[in-house]
This record gives sequence, structure tokens and C-alpha cells, in this order.
Amino acid sequence: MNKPRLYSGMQPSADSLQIGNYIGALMQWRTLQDENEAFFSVVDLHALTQPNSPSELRQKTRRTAAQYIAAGIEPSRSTLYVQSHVPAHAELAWILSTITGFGEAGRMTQFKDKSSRYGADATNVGLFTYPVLMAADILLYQTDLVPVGDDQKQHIELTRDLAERFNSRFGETFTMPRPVIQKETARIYDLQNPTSKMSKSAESDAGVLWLLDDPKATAKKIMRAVTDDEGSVRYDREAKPGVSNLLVIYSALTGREMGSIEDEYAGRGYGDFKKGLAEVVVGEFEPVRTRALELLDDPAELDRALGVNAERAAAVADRTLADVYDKMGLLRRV
Ligand code: AQP
Repeated sequence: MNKPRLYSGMQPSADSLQIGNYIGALMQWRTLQDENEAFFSVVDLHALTQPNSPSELRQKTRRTAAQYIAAGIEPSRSTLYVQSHVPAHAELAWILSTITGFGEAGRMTQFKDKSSRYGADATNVGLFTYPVLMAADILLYQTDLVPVGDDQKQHIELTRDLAERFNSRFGETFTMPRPVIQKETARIYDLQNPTSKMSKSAESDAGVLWLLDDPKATAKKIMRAVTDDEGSVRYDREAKPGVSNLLVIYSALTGREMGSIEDEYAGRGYGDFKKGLAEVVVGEFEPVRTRALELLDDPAELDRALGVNAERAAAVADRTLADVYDKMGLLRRV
């Protein structure tokens, strides 16, 4: 029996991934690659919607791919590739843009948020059509499942609408993808501002735990994380967002129930709890960091592995694109 197809990706928007990317995406991907035929992409075309220096973008792309592998995504088992290596992504995005309503794209809340944050001068058309490119990413692979955070729900809805519209206008072509939405507790917040999502592009570095950071820097940031005056290690997202966030990280990395961690630290204060958490985080990150840096020491070998995987991805993507061109009446090249 064929395994379900799964697609996901991350933007190479920083030199290192942060712990939210690790817990919210990479840990899940690692598990999901066992039961699914998985495609994991470094979505560099998406990253172009933000200003980048060319040499930095190249570096960030390699570094992101190295972190996928170091975190346990195996390029011999999952198809791990760079989006721009497979031209069909940009081609299908154009096709899908011709069946997307202007108003429909304008309703995407991520576009509204980002464009109001960046201001009119820094808002480009690519940012507006970002969800159409994302739909192309997913539909090219006849994807069954898309693991995403709940902030991406609206983009998956658009992808499904476009698939349905295309299928009903031109005949059955695309598989209807389903989102696999993470539980709310899988969301990690900024250590200094525990009501905002931790993000690669956070304004301040102090609240972000980077996968490739020096262990001492990681421990220091945890020791300085914002908590509250109560002094008791207890999960309460509303009243104690800082401590709750630390508990979520602890529980996600150890697989332990929140209650058992609360019991262990009952009456011991935040200092002990943070020290314990720092050990957990550093212990988890250290092998990933070491492996990622080893991989980055041999960029030629990393590029070779990405090239092999891109060919595997292109073989699937090109089949879908050829079918789409045919169904729409584009004349075949002989
Ligand atoms: N704080 C988070 N908690 C849980 N999951 C998270 N993800 C991101 N931040 C958290 C998950 O990681 C993947 C990254 O996707 P992306 O790189 O395309 O963009 P993003 O979601 O916008 O991630 P960042 O780190 O916030 O990047 P920037 O700052 O560049 O926008 C997704 O699966 C996401 O759910």
C-alpha cells in the first residue's frame, strides 16, 4: 500500500533555526517521516519576499538544510531539497495565480499583518502572492498531509479552494491536501515577551533560543527568561505565560507530562527549575548543533545530497506540472 504523501517547509530566514521551529516542526517531521512519503523543502523562493543579501541567503539556505539533517530528517528516506532547485514551483504558482481572485488573496491575514508591519514601501507583490506559491508547493506533490502551525490554517484553506476550483474547471488533477494542525501547547513563545510567538525574525535576540547557539548563551537566556512574582512552577497560560512557556518547552523535549515536572519542582523556586530546563535544552541541542556544524564544514557534500534530492522532487513535480499544462490547453512542445 502506498504511504500518504506529506509536504512541509521552512524559510531560510536566519542563520539558525529557533526552538519553536524545532519543537513545532522538526520534531514532528522526524516522527512523521516514518509513516509517510515525506517532502521537506527549504523554501528559499518564499524568503525572497524579505530583503536579503545574496551571499547571506545562500548561507542561510545551506544552514537550514544542515539543521534539518542534523535534527534527524534523513535525505535517504525523506526528500529534503531546496525549493528553487525545482523550477516547477514558480511555474505552478503562476498558473494558480490566474485562478486566484484578487479579493481572495487580499483576505489572507498573514499578508495583512506583515504588510502593515513592514509598511507600504517594503511590501512587495511577492508577499501578496506568497500563499499562491505555498499552494503550488503543496499541490505539485499530490500531497495528502501538511503539518503546519494553526497560523497557516487559512493558507491551507486557500490551497484546498484552488485545488477544488482547478479540478472542477479542468478535470481531476490535484489531490486534496489536509492540514495536520499542531496542538496549541506546541507553540513556543518569546522568553522575554511570552505572549508573542518566538520567531526567527524577532526584533531582540534575548528571547530567542537558537539551535546553533553556544550552550552557555542558551543557558544564560533561559536563566534570564521572564517569569512572575508567584514563585511556583505551575502551568497557567493566562496568569503565568512565562513559566507556562518554559514548562511547555521542558515537557516537549523530555516527553514528560506537565504535572510530573510541576511536582518535581514544587517548592523549589524558579532558579532550580530554570537550571533544570537549561540542562534539558542544552542536552537536546548539543548533538544537533555539532552535527549541523560538521555538515557545514563540507558544503560540497551537502550540496551534492541536496542535488540528488532535488532530482527526486523534480521527477514528481514535473509530472504534475505537465498534466496541468495539458489540461489547461497550453500547446505541447515537441
Ligand atoms: N514559536 C513557534 N512555536 C511553534 N512552532 C513554530 N514555528 C515557527 N515558530 C514557532 C513552526 O516552524 C515552521 C517554520 O516555518 P517558516 O520558517 O516558514 O516561518 P514561520 O512560521 O514564520 O517561522 P519563524 O521562525 O517565525 O520565521 P520568520 O521570523 O522568518 O517568519 C512552521 O512549521 C511553524 O509552524
